[in-house]
Amino acid sequence: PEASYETITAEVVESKSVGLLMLNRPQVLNALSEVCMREVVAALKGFDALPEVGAIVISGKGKAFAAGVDIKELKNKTMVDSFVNPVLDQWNQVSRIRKPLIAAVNGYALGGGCELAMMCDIILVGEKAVFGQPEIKIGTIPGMGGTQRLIREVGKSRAMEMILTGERFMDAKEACQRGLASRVIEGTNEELVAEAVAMAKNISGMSRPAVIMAKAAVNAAYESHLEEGVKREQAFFGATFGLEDRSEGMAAFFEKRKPNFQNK
Ligand code: CO8
Repeated sequence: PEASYETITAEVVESKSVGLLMLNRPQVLNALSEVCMREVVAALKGFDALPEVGAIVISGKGKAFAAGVDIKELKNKTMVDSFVNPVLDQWNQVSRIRKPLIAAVNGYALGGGCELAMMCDIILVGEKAVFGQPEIKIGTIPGMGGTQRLIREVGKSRAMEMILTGERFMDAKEACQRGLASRVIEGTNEELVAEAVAMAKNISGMSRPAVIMAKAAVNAAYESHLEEGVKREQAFFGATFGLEDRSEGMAAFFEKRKPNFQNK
Protein backbone atom coordinates (compact mmCIF):
# COMPACT_ATOMS: atom_id res chain seq x y z
CA PRO A 1 0.00 0.00 0.00
CA GLU A 2 2.95 2.35 0.39
CA ALA A 3 3.78 2.17 -3.31
CA SER A 4 4.17 5.53 -4.93
CA TYR A 5 0.92 6.80 -6.35
CA GLU A 6 0.09 9.62 -8.70
CA THR A 7 -3.22 10.85 -7.30
CA ILE A 8 -3.21 9.75 -3.65
CA THR A 9 -0.80 9.23 -0.78
CA ALA A 10 -1.06 6.05 1.26
CA GLU A 11 0.96 5.29 4.37
CA VAL A 12 0.76 3.23 7.51
CA VAL A 13 0.96 5.30 10.69
CA GLU A 14 0.68 4.83 14.48
CA SER A 15 3.13 1.92 14.64
CA LYS A 16 1.59 0.50 11.46
CA SER A 17 -1.82 0.07 13.10
CA VAL A 18 -3.63 2.60 10.88
CA GLY A 19 -3.78 2.98 7.09
CA LEU A 20 -3.95 6.66 6.06
CA LEU A 21 -5.10 7.46 2.53
CA MET A 22 -5.17 11.06 1.31
CA LEU A 23 -6.73 12.04 -2.02
CA ASN A 24 -4.07 14.23 -3.53
CA ARG A 25 -5.22 16.29 -6.51
CA PRO A 26 -5.94 19.53 -4.68
CA GLN A 27 -5.66 21.60 -7.86
CA VAL A 28 -8.90 20.00 -9.13
CA LEU A 29 -10.49 19.64 -5.69
CA ASN A 30 -9.52 15.94 -5.64
CA ALA A 31 -11.76 15.10 -8.59
CA LEU A 32 -11.91 11.31 -8.80
CA SER A 33 -10.27 10.23 -12.04
CA GLU A 34 -9.99 6.64 -13.25
CA VAL A 35 -6.36 6.50 -12.15
CA CYS A 36 -7.42 7.81 -8.77
CA MET A 37 -10.13 5.14 -8.50
CA ARG A 38 -7.67 2.37 -9.29
CA GLU A 39 -5.17 3.76 -6.79
CA VAL A 40 -7.75 4.17 -4.02
CA VAL A 41 -8.99 0.60 -4.52
CA ALA A 42 -5.43 -0.80 -4.66
CA ALA A 43 -4.34 1.07 -1.52
CA LEU A 44 -7.45 0.04 0.42
CA LYS A 45 -7.03 -3.61 -0.58
CA GLY A 46 -3.37 -3.37 0.44
CA PHE A 47 -4.33 -2.02 3.88
CA ASP A 48 -7.05 -4.65 4.20
CA ALA A 49 -4.46 -7.36 3.62
CA LEU A 50 -1.84 -5.97 6.05
CA PRO A 51 -2.19 -7.83 9.35
CA GLU A 52 -0.94 -4.90 11.47
CA VAL A 53 -3.51 -2.44 10.10
CA GLY A 54 -6.77 -2.44 12.05
CA ALA A 55 -8.62 0.53 10.56
CA ILE A 56 -8.26 2.99 7.70
CA VAL A 57 -8.70 6.76 7.40
CA ILE A 58 -9.59 8.46 4.09
CA SER A 59 -9.31 12.21 3.67
CA GLY A 60 -8.47 14.81 1.06
CA LYS A 61 -5.58 17.25 0.74
CA GLY A 62 -6.41 20.91 0.28
CA LYS A 63 -9.83 22.50 0.58
CA ALA A 64 -11.96 19.57 -0.62
CA PHE A 65 -12.59 15.96 0.30
CA ALA A 66 -13.52 15.33 -3.35
CA ALA A 67 -15.68 17.46 -5.68
CA GLY A 68 -16.93 14.43 -7.58
CA VAL A 69 -15.91 12.10 -10.33
CA ASP A 70 -13.56 13.85 -12.78
CA ILE A 71 -15.95 15.56 -15.18
CA LYS A 72 -13.14 15.93 -17.74
CA GLU A 73 -13.08 12.14 -18.12
CA LEU A 74 -16.79 11.62 -17.61
CA LYS A 75 -17.61 14.03 -20.44
CA ASN A 76 -16.21 11.64 -23.07
CA LYS A 77 -17.98 8.52 -21.82
CA THR A 78 -20.75 6.98 -23.87
CA MET A 79 -23.75 4.88 -22.92
CA VAL A 80 -22.00 1.97 -24.60
CA ASP A 81 -19.02 2.40 -22.24
CA SER A 82 -21.26 2.23 -19.22
CA PHE A 83 -22.39 -1.27 -20.23
CA VAL A 84 -19.46 -2.70 -22.16
CA ASN A 85 -16.57 -1.12 -20.29
CA PRO A 86 -17.91 0.02 -16.93
CA VAL A 87 -14.55 0.95 -15.44
CA LEU A 88 -16.11 3.22 -12.85
CA ASP A 89 -17.84 0.20 -11.32
CA GLN A 90 -14.66 -0.53 -9.46
CA TRP A 91 -15.69 2.07 -6.89
CA ASN A 92 -18.08 -0.55 -5.51
CA GLN A 93 -15.09 -2.43 -4.20
CA VAL A 94 -14.62 0.23 -1.54
CA SER A 95 -17.69 -1.10 0.25
CA ARG A 96 -16.16 -4.59 0.26
CA ILE A 97 -13.18 -3.62 2.42
CA ARG A 98 -13.51 -5.62 5.65
CA LYS A 99 -11.67 -3.29 8.01
CA PRO A 100 -13.38 -0.13 9.27
CA LEU A 101 -13.09 2.95 7.04
CA ILE A 102 -13.27 6.40 8.60
CA ALA A 103 -13.81 9.37 6.30
CA ALA A 104 -12.46 12.72 7.52
CA VAL A 105 -14.37 15.32 5.49
CA ASN A 106 -13.53 19.01 5.61
CA GLY A 107 -14.67 20.87 2.52
CA TYR A 108 -16.52 19.69 -0.56
CA ALA A 109 -17.80 16.11 -0.69
CA LEU A 110 -19.88 16.40 -3.85
CA GLY A 111 -21.22 13.83 -6.29
CA GLY A 112 -18.85 10.85 -6.26
CA GLY A 113 -17.04 12.50 -3.32
CA CYS A 114 -20.20 12.40 -1.23
CA GLU A 115 -20.76 8.83 -2.36
CA LEU A 116 -17.21 7.80 -1.47
CA ALA A 117 -17.66 9.29 2.01
CA MET A 118 -20.93 7.36 2.39
CA MET A 119 -19.16 4.10 1.47
CA CYS A 120 -17.06 4.62 4.61
CA ASP A 121 -18.26 3.30 7.98
CA ILE A 122 -17.85 6.47 10.04
CA ILE A 123 -17.77 10.07 8.81
CA LEU A 124 -16.07 12.74 10.93
CA VAL A 125 -16.47 16.29 9.66
CA GLY A 126 -14.56 19.54 9.96
CA GLU A 127 -16.49 22.80 10.23
CA LYS A 128 -16.18 23.45 6.49
CA ALA A 129 -17.64 20.13 5.32
CA VAL A 130 -20.19 20.39 2.50
CA PHE A 131 -22.15 17.42 1.15
CA GLY A 132 -24.11 17.48 -2.08
CA GLN A 133 -25.23 15.47 -5.10
CA PRO A 134 -25.11 18.01 -7.96
CA GLU A 135 -25.10 15.47 -10.83
CA ILE A 136 -28.57 16.49 -12.04
CA LYS A 137 -27.14 19.91 -12.92
CA ILE A 138 -24.78 18.31 -15.41
CA GLY A 139 -27.48 16.08 -16.88
CA THR A 140 -26.79 12.85 -15.03
CA ILE A 141 -27.56 11.18 -11.71
CA PRO A 142 -25.47 9.77 -8.86
CA GLY A 143 -23.79 6.54 -9.98
CA MET A 144 -21.75 5.34 -7.01
CA GLY A 145 -24.59 4.44 -4.65
CA GLY A 146 -25.76 7.99 -3.83
CA THR A 147 -29.44 7.46 -4.54
CA GLN A 148 -29.46 4.37 -2.33
CA ARG A 149 -27.31 5.53 0.55
CA LEU A 150 -28.32 9.19 0.94
CA ILE A 151 -31.97 8.31 1.59
CA ARG A 152 -30.94 6.04 4.44
CA GLU A 153 -28.75 8.73 5.93
CA VAL A 154 -30.92 11.82 5.68
CA GLY A 155 -34.46 10.64 4.87
CA LYS A 156 -36.41 10.73 1.64
CA SER A 157 -37.46 14.35 1.42
CA ARG A 158 -34.00 15.82 2.08
CA ALA A 159 -32.30 13.22 -0.15
CA MET A 160 -34.76 13.91 -2.97
CA GLU A 161 -34.25 17.64 -2.57
CA MET A 162 -30.49 17.27 -2.87
CA ILE A 163 -30.61 14.79 -5.74
CA LEU A 164 -33.39 16.44 -7.76
CA THR A 165 -32.23 20.05 -7.44
CA GLY A 166 -28.50 19.42 -7.21
CA GLU A 167 -28.50 22.26 -4.68
CA ARG A 168 -29.20 22.84 -1.00
CA PHE A 169 -25.87 21.33 -0.02
CA MET A 170 -25.60 20.04 3.53
CA ASP A 171 -23.17 21.62 5.98
CA ALA A 172 -21.28 19.96 8.84
CA LYS A 173 -23.84 20.80 11.49
CA GLU A 174 -26.82 19.50 9.53
CA ALA A 175 -24.90 16.37 8.48
CA CYS A 176 -24.40 15.56 12.17
CA GLN A 177 -27.97 16.42 13.15
CA ARG A 178 -29.30 14.07 10.48
CA GLY A 179 -26.85 11.27 11.21
CA LEU A 180 -24.89 11.43 7.95
CA ALA A 181 -21.78 12.26 9.99
CA SER A 182 -21.06 11.39 13.61
CA ARG A 183 -19.45 14.59 14.89
CA VAL A 184 -17.79 17.88 14.04
CA ILE A 185 -14.13 18.25 14.96
CA GLU A 186 -13.33 21.93 15.35
CA GLY A 187 -10.00 23.26 14.16
CA THR A 188 -7.76 22.67 11.17
CA ASN A 189 -7.82 19.93 8.59
CA GLU A 190 -4.78 18.40 10.28
CA GLU A 191 -6.60 18.29 13.59
CA LEU A 192 -9.56 16.57 11.96
CA VAL A 193 -7.33 13.94 10.35
CA ALA A 194 -5.47 13.47 13.67
CA GLU A 195 -8.79 12.81 15.43
CA ALA A 196 -9.80 10.28 12.76
CA VAL A 197 -6.40 8.57 13.07
CA ALA A 198 -6.78 8.44 16.87
CA MET A 199 -10.17 6.78 16.45
CA ALA A 200 -8.72 4.31 13.94
CA LYS A 201 -5.86 3.52 16.34
CA ASN A 202 -8.34 2.87 19.12
CA ILE A 203 -10.32 0.47 16.90
CA SER A 204 -7.07 -1.16 15.84
CA GLY A 205 -6.40 -2.06 19.48
CA MET A 206 -9.57 -4.16 19.65
CA SER A 207 -9.82 -7.83 18.74
CA ARG A 208 -9.45 -7.80 14.95
CA PRO A 209 -11.93 -10.63 14.24
CA ALA A 210 -14.49 -9.06 16.61
CA VAL A 211 -14.14 -5.72 14.77
CA ILE A 212 -14.60 -7.36 11.38
CA MET A 213 -17.64 -9.29 12.60
CA ALA A 214 -19.13 -6.15 14.16
CA LYS A 215 -18.73 -4.20 10.90
CA ALA A 216 -20.22 -7.06 8.88
CA ALA A 217 -23.15 -7.37 11.30
CA VAL A 218 -23.92 -3.63 11.21
CA ASN A 219 -23.71 -3.73 7.42
CA ALA A 220 -26.23 -6.57 7.41
CA ALA A 221 -28.76 -4.09 8.81
CA TYR A 222 -27.65 -1.45 6.35
CA GLU A 223 -27.73 -3.71 3.31
CA SER A 224 -30.61 -6.10 4.02
CA HIS A 225 -33.85 -6.18 5.94
CA LEU A 226 -34.21 -6.58 9.68
CA GLU A 227 -34.90 -10.28 10.06
CA GLU A 228 -31.95 -11.34 7.95
CA GLY A 229 -29.72 -8.80 9.65
CA VAL A 230 -30.64 -9.98 13.13
CA LYS A 231 -29.91 -13.58 12.10
CA ARG A 232 -26.49 -12.55 10.82
CA GLU A 233 -25.78 -10.66 14.00
CA GLN A 234 -26.67 -13.70 16.11
CA ALA A 235 -24.40 -15.92 14.04
CA PHE A 236 -21.50 -13.50 14.41
CA PHE A 237 -22.23 -12.98 18.10
CA GLY A 238 -22.05 -16.74 18.62
CA ALA A 239 -18.82 -16.84 16.63
CA THR A 240 -17.09 -14.36 18.97
CA PHE A 241 -17.39 -17.03 21.71
CA GLY A 242 -14.92 -19.08 19.72
CA LEU A 243 -12.34 -16.31 20.17
CA GLU A 244 -9.74 -16.30 22.94
CA ASP A 245 -10.00 -12.53 22.68
CA ARG A 246 -13.56 -12.80 23.98
CA SER A 247 -12.51 -14.81 27.07
CA GLU A 248 -9.57 -12.47 27.62
CA GLY A 249 -11.75 -9.35 27.25
CA MET A 250 -14.27 -10.58 29.81
CA ALA A 251 -11.60 -11.87 32.22
CA ALA A 252 -9.77 -8.53 32.03
CA PHE A 253 -12.98 -6.69 32.88
CA PHE A 254 -13.29 -8.53 36.21
CA GLU A 255 -9.58 -8.32 36.91
CA LYS A 256 -9.82 -4.55 36.32
CA ARG A 257 -7.00 -4.51 33.78
CA LYS A 258 -6.59 -3.71 30.09
CA PRO A 259 -7.34 -6.71 27.86
CA ASN A 260 -4.41 -8.20 26.02
CA PHE A 261 -6.00 -9.18 22.70
CA GLN A 262 -3.99 -11.73 20.72
CA ASN A 263 -5.62 -11.08 17.36
CA LYS A 264 -4.92 -7.47 16.56
N1 CO8 B 1 -14.12 17.14 -12.12
C1 CO8 B 1 -13.10 17.74 -12.74
N2 CO8 B 1 -12.60 18.92 -12.35
C2 CO8 B 1 -13.18 19.52 -11.28
C3 CO8 B 1 -14.25 18.93 -10.60
C4 CO8 B 1 -14.74 17.69 -11.07
N3 CO8 B 1 -15.75 17.04 -10.46
N4 CO8 B 1 -14.61 19.77 -9.59
C5 CO8 B 1 -13.78 20.82 -9.64
N5 CO8 B 1 -12.90 20.68 -10.65
C6 CO8 B 1 -11.82 21.60 -11.04
C7 CO8 B 1 -12.35 22.84 -11.74
O1 CO8 B 1 -12.59 22.55 -13.09
C8 CO8 B 1 -11.25 23.82 -11.48
O2 CO8 B 1 -10.19 23.57 -12.40
P1 CO8 B 1 -9.46 24.81 -13.14
O3 CO8 B 1 -8.75 25.50 -12.02
O4 CO8 B 1 -8.56 24.13 -14.09
O5 CO8 B 1 -10.55 25.62 -13.75
C9 CO8 B 1 -10.70 23.43 -10.12
O6 CO8 B 1 -11.20 22.10 -9.88
C10 CO8 B 1 -11.22 24.31 -9.00
O7 CO8 B 1 -12.63 24.36 -9.06
P2 CO8 B 1 -13.49 25.73 -9.10
O8 CO8 B 1 -12.67 26.82 -9.69
O9 CO8 B 1 -14.79 25.42 -9.73
O10 CO8 B 1 -13.64 26.00 -7.54
P3 CO8 B 1 -14.82 26.81 -6.82
O11 CO8 B 1 -14.39 26.91 -5.39
O12 CO8 B 1 -15.18 28.03 -7.58
O13 CO8 B 1 -16.10 25.82 -6.90
C11 CO8 B 1 -17.26 23.70 -6.73
C12 CO8 B 1 -16.11 24.60 -6.23
C13 CO8 B 1 -18.60 24.32 -6.35
C14 CO8 B 1 -17.09 22.37 -6.00
C15 CO8 B 1 -17.16 23.51 -8.26
O14 CO8 B 1 -15.83 23.13 -8.58
C16 CO8 B 1 -18.08 22.44 -8.81
O15 CO8 B 1 -19.26 22.66 -8.96
N6 CO8 B 1 -17.51 21.23 -9.16
C17 CO8 B 1 -18.23 20.15 -9.78
C18 CO8 B 1 -19.11 19.47 -8.77
C19 CO8 B 1 -19.89 18.36 -9.46
O16 CO8 B 1 -20.71 18.55 -10.33
N7 CO8 B 1 -19.64 17.11 -9.00
C20 CO8 B 1 -20.31 15.97 -9.52
C21 CO8 B 1 -19.48 15.34 -10.58
S1 CO8 B 1 -20.33 14.04 -11.39
C22 CO8 B 1 -20.16 12.74 -10.40
O17 CO8 B 1 -19.55 12.76 -9.38
C23 CO8 B 1 -20.85 11.53 -10.96
C24 CO8 B 1 -20.84 10.35 -10.03
C25 CO8 B 1 -21.38 9.18 -10.76
C26 CO8 B 1 -20.28 8.39 -11.42
C27 CO8 B 1 -20.76 7.10 -11.94
C28 CO8 B 1 -19.73 6.00 -11.70
C29 CO8 B 1 -20.23 4.61 -12.07
